[in-house]
Amino acid sequence: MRTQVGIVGAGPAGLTLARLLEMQGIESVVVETHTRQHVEERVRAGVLEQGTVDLMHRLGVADRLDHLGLVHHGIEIRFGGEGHRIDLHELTGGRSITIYGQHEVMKDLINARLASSAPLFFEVAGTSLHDLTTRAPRIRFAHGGRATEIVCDFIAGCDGFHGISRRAIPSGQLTTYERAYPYAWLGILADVAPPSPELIYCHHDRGFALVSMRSPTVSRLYLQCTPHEPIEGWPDDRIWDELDRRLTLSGGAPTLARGPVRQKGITDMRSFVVEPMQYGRLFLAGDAAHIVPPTGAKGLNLAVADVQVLAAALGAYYETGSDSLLERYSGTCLRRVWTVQRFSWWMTSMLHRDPDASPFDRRRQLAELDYVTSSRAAATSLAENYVGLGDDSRRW
Ligand code: FAS
Ligand code: PHB
Repeated sequence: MRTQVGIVGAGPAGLTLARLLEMQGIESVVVETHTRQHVEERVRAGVLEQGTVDLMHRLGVADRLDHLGLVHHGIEIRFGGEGHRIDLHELTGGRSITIYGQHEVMKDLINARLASSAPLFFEVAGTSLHDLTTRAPRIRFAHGGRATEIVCDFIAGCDGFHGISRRAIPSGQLTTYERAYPYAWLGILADVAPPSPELIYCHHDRGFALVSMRSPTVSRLYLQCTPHEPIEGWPDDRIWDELDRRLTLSGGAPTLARGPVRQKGITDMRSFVVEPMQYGRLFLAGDAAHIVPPTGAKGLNLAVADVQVLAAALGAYYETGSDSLLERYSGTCLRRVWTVQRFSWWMTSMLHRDPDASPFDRRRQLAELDYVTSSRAAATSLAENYVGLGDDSRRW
């Protein structure tokens, strides 16, 4: 088989890239390890930046988003038992966020891909990449028990943190930057109305808690826990009790309505970047190249930003024969990547209880929260990063 762009991974990066290329008349083939059902049911990100929403409209995959997405103009920062609303919409000149689960985004992108009849192989096995520094890099895999090879002009490694693309690059070619956090997130999906119309990011002496949602009847709630804890140690009642302790306002009674927990899991937290994000004719995008702690709600949005840069560079190559944008792909992406890494680290460090923090650091953290919620300049900085810094070229 031969194609112009081979795409490894049918997550947000891979399928958004495929759609962007299709809109330019560029052929691609997408190969994915898991089943369609697994990809469409995996509960992960929940917040779409304004830019991601705008892109989904441009790609013609926003019908369900328009119907089901929840547009939010603000978030609440809660600490010391008091809530403080950050008016994202007012502070950013009218930008907002949309709550729309990643699994819903995947359904929309998969439906569009299948409707185009362009190749999308689920349940592939043994993916490997070859001849990356030649003009004909190859993807090999098994599908339906048959060994298959795709000869490509270019390969996009969109296979996430645990994929094979980054590992296909000789280690001496890459520099890795990494930070582990001394805490993790326990997340639940519960069939109960969210306790708040907007997201609540809560700092507490017992640990961080986050109120999010997926619909008016489905809550998505998180609490800080210890890394690598077995989920079995967190029966539903313990989770609800702990969320109540952390989220209750001063002088108030616990407000969380409880409901059936449909899904629960623990996600470790890390900051990770690999440089450069390309090798020969292999281009890494999304979690294959970088990971952010989810506090800033950036992972999916950053993946989508990468592939917009890659799609534009590939479009220029096929239109003009120039590979100058392709040569600058990594540098162009990394400026946004590091800006988002900073914000995600800052939100995480400001809101979580670090078990190793000194008494000075705990008081400094409270002063930071007080400043962010009382200074317009500080709140504006949070707001413009949270809704997404847009495509203003002066910033990137
Ligand atoms: P993805 O990991 O989404 O997709 C990669 C795809 O490649 C997968 O479908 C995988 O099956 C496939 N693949 C892997 N190896 C392959 C191979 N060898 N061959 C073929 N296919 C292969 N972000 C947020 O913003 N907010 C959140 O709350 C949040 N929660 C998260 C919870 C969890 C458990 C995880 C793991 C991530 C979470 N993230 C969150 C981050 C997440 O949303 C990612 O940033 C986003 O999925 C990145 O998209 P991709 O880069 O496409 O990678
Ligand atoms: C979610 O709804 O899953 C979510 C919301 C905000 C975050 C992280 C996750 O910062």
